[in-house]
Amino acid sequence: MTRRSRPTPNPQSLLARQGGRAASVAARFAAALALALGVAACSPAAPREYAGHGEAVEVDASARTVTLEHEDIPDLMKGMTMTFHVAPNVDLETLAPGTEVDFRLSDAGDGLTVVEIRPATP
Ligand SMILES: [Cu+2]
Repeated sequence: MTRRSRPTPNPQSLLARQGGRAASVAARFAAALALALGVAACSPAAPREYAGHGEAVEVDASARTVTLEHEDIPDLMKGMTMTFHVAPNVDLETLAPGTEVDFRLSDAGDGLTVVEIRPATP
């Protein structure tokens, strides 16, 4: 009766197998991370911003509003005259009616807000 020796596992190939498993876990983790980041980028909580140009027709520093006769705002609206809310950190005291301005609007889902407005640069 002969005793067959069991093939001993080659330590090299065992290591390689474990390394492969680790790599596959890392790949899966990377895929999950990319998915999470993609979801965050598409989140409705992320405010959209738009750049505009026009004239400050009326400035109400106490009401925190500015009425702008603005040109077309790409991806948002055609040119028109309308009143916007202005973010608290924007200085309206130095903005005189009749000034030609460049401005930025933010839409965080609760309406448009002017987050930056400055005399237009030629
Ligand atoms: Cu408008």
